[in-house]
Amino acid sequence: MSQPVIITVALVGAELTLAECPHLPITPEQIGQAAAEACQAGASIIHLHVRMLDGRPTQDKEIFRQAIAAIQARCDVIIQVSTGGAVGMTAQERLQPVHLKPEMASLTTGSVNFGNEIFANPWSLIQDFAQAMQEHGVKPELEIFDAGMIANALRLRDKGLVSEPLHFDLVLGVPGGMPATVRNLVYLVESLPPGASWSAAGIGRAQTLLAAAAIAMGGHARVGFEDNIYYRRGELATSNAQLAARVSRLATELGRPVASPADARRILGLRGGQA
Ligand code: KMH
Ligand code: ZN
Repeated sequence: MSQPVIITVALVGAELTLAECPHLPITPEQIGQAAAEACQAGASIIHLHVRMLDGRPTQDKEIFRQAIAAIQARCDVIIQVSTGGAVGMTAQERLQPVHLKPEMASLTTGSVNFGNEIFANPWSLIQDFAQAMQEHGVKPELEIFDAGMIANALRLRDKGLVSEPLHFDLVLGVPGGMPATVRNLVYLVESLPPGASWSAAGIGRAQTLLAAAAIAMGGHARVGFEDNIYYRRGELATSNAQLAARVSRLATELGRPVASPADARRILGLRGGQA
């Protein structure tokens, strides 16, 4: 039997505005509702950013606590908090939600241009974040925007700051990072260490293409408003669940079952439970 596909849904992001995406969840309750719908549509991981009530991005621990509670009141799903936050936030700000001991957190292992801005992740910050995750029992998802970031992730492993099995998210299509092509995806996957699991996240219109390629290649897929707000060219998606449902259908058509949260925990080597 083929390995189940873990569908991650990145519900909120940090850069997107309500003006651009009218269905963007903002409040903890809206985030809880959007997560529940995404789970119904096949999500087993929620990649989580939160917002202030006026929509501005924040890494405030209390708002994360409320959003996580609102999600867990509605569904069993793996919560993966963002430590990327928004461009320009300090390291201390970004690290706050890790102190809530969620099952997972994102960990970008290098710096990358985001259009005209820089998503800055110096080596000292990367090590500090990995160490904090280790101390809090939080599994990192290693976010890879460019090939050199895999080498940094392996340096973390060699220093004992991340433990195997490693899990990577290959994010392609950020303006300034690696372009979203199947060739680049194949190159990155071939550069991963043996035994690692991985998902692909295509930015913008590449979202569906990379999800399909990842499913066909035996990987996992990430979708959601953080990465793409369109269902198809010129047509805004009406919910995160709509994007997740398409990936579920793709997986089924390609002969792979959609992972339950229990399947995802087994594949990722998580012990399971609540944040
Ligand atoms: N908002 C981006 C600057 C993550 O969540 O770890 C970084 C980001 C990555 O979203
Ligand atoms: Zn994110």
